Amino acid sequence: MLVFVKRMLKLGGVDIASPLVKVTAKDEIYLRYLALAIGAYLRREQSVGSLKTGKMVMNKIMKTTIAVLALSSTHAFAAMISNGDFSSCDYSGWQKDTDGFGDISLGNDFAIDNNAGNCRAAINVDHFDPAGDLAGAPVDEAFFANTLFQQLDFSGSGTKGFTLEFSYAVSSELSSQDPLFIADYFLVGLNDGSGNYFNQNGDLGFLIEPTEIDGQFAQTISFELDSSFANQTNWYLDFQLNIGTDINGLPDAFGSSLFIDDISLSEIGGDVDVNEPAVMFLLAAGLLGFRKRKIN
Ligand SMILES: [Ca+2]
Ligand SMILES: [Ca+2]
Repeated sequence: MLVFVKRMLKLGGVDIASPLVKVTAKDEIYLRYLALAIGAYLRREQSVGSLKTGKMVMNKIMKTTIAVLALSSTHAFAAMISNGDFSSCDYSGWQKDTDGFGDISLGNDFAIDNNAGNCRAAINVDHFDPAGDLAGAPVDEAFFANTLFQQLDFSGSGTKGFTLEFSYAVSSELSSQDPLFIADYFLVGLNDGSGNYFNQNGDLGFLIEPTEIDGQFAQTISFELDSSFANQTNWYLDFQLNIGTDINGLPDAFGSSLFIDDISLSEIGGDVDVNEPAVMFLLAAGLLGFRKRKIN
């Protein structure tokens, strides 16, 4: 792999050491084309004195595109979700967000729970040291929410739905037995890319409605996604953990965790195999959107 491609993948948060990541010659060409377009955009932005905006836009486009690339890179392994079982014991293939600011946390917001080599995502909020002390040292950095998400590959025949399956577990340091308890909560939904949540039928809603975390709970759950999702490109699967607050907007400063594992997506009755042209279309579509924005 060329140094250039490695740098791009790193920028996109892709673990290039992962055996799941393979870059083809075609990918390389598209990345180079993308870099040229970004360079042109940056030069234009510099000329009107908003390099920062240019960088932000570049970052966003890069992350989206690289996420698509990372997704495409796993097709050889016949998976429509990248690193859905966290077998890499890191967040390759996934994107993280804290309070809407992106992947900024240096705290324990996104940890990996490693049980004798079987890894799963561990999303955390509202932990303090000591526990329950808002004036103590924050262990997690989120003020509102941590979201783990991945762009979904809905490549399919166009007539069949999809099966989405995952396992999750939640836990909270306090429960409704404790007088100081304020429940944190979680949700799972299909995000249309602009922050709106939808359910498995493609209606506004959630796969799992915002649900209070009261002690421990675990479940493996399966959804049949409507065939109208087939070949749509801008959908994300979001797992979000939110901090519950009292009427003054203060949390109980006792932590909650959301554990995720074994996420899979497959076309119902179809091959799990995904074709390369669809990926190329995604990359090209990303560039088109970018070019359009540049003209505006
Ligand atoms: Ca696992
Ligand atoms: Ca709490």
